[in-house]
Amino acid sequence: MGMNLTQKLIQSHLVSGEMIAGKEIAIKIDQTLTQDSTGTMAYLQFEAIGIPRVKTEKSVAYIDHNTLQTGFENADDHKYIQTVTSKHGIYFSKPGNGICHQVHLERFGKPGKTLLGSDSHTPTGGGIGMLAIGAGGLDVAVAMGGGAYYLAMPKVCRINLTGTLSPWVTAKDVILEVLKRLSVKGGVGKVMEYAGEGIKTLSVPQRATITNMGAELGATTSVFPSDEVTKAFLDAQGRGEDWIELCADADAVYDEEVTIALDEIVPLVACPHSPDNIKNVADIQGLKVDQVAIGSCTNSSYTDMMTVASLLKGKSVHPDVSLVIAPGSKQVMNMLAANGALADIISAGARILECGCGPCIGMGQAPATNAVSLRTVNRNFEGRSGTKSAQVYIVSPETAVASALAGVVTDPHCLGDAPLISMPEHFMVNDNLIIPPAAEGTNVDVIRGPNIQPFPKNTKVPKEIKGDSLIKVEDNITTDHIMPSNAKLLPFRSNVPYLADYCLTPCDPEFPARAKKAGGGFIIAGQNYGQGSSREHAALAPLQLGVKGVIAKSFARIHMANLINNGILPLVFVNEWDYDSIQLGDELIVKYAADQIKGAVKGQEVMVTCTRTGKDFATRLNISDRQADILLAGGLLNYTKDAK
Ligand code: MIC
Ligand code: SF4
Repeated sequence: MGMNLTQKLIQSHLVSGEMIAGKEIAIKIDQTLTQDSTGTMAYLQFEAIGIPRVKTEKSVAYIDHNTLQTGFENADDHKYIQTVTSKHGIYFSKPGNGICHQVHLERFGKPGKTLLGSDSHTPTGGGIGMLAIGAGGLDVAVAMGGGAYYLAMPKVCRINLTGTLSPWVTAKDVILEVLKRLSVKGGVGKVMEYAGEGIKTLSVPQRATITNMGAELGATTSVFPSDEVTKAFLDAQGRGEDWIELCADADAVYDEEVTIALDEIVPLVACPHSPDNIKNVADIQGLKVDQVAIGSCTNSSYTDMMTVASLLKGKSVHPDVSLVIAPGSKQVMNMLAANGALADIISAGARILECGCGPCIGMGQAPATNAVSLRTVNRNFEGRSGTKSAQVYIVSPETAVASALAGVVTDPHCLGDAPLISMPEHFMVNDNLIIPPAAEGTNVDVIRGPNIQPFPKNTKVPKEIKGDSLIKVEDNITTDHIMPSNAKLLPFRSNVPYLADYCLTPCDPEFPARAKKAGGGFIIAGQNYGQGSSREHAALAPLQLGVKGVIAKSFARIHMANLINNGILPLVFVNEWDYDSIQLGDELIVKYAADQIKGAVKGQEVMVTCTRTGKDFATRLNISDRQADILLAGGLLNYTKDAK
């Protein structure tokens, strides 16, 4: 029986475990990436592990999120990251060089390699046939030190693309169609493997848009084969030697299959406040628009920006619309400047932002009160833009421009003939913002500003785990709820004690104070708790507040791993009605904690006692042997140190 591409990629990196869906496997990691908002913590953790030089083939640290420097904090963190990476053998991509996923695709990604990144959109690399996975900073730190990455062997879902896209329909619409069909939970525990005749018609940037937003499906990752299209892209980047051919065997078997006819897709939009709240653009046509933001790691490639420039050429942005554009990388910006397209964008009245995440993570350009903001980003969770009342709609660059010109939501078909933008034969290559590490790390002094505070560490599991039910939240709580990020808070990513005071405040402003007063306790949650970002701070801030466990109906993958890595129990209700019966302030106890954690590995239920009702209710801990040991040790750092 043949193998699918995912199985081939996993098998060639398998360190331990069997490739049986759901079972824990460990894979060797070839490359890592970090960005600044998760990177400071990842490097503090790497230092705590105590390995002098990274053991990966290539590790790169990007500065792309915290580029607004409204105080010393971000600049201090950049200095810390630049020096610590130089010391330990990691490449440093300076602020201004672009968004980690875009730059990594352009300059470092290689088909057939594994990439672990401390950012949930790391699967962008799947656009060139990498097995690219997002994880918490600590997992990335361990991988940099040569440790394997542990994950549950995913199921593989074949997404069979047929036909070709119609004019004005884009890769963004393809992934929005997938989200419409499968929802933000549809990819949990799966790799989305793209196949079929239709893929041949998609360029690497288009493929990368699709794999990038596989994160919004909750998927472990998404991947395209590495073919002639991939080769042409790498050749154009002057990296033809990095190409290898990779595809599934003709008789490969998949766990699931979804067929999508590209010609049947129409321009789509994800309405507030979830990436799977999909409508046709035509259905909301005419809605007045206040802001349009084009960019983010999903849609900021050279071809995206050239399309935008050609649609804006000779026209003017509507008087009531603020159009902001952030090209994804210095390479993209440089090429737009050199060929005159940037002038077309500027003439039309767009506001040009530096190459970085910017508005996508609320780093500036927060919309006005109740504003309608059309964005080419991948997430539209409530409040993420920096304005709680803003209504963020996710669209393609084409729909974004059509609407910015008209002042109302507009299907791009209204613009007449679609422009034909082809891939360049040669990208402009100038890596002067990528700083190689020092040859000898021993001489490098690591500079630490006052913003860098010690991070909380858990302790060995006690005899019984006891605490109050501190908050009760509904389904699909995102890490943007748990640890909000915006221009005011992102600068404190290396200062967990400060951040903890904002933990879960979008759900309940009193939560941090209540948790502190109670001396910690439990979070009670619905389905898909912790979806979205890979930010470990969504586990570290609760840890700082004394949270000992989260009892939820289900968890998102990366967040659950982050909880375990920090020694917080991710318990799943066996009977969902128990969620209803728990009240705020109930005292909950996990008795014989160590024994129950060990028993959970064998499939035994973990019983939680509620002292108010005097009754026990059943939960499950879906963990491996190794994860049980991590929980018993009080987190991955203790576990890794104990093992040394
Ligand atoms: C995001 O898109 O939410 C982020 C900001 O890139 C995060 C990382 C972070 O929280 O720092 C992600 O996607 O992992
Ligand atoms: Fe940056 Fe937005 Fe991409 Fe996250 S999703 S890496 S914030 S551009």
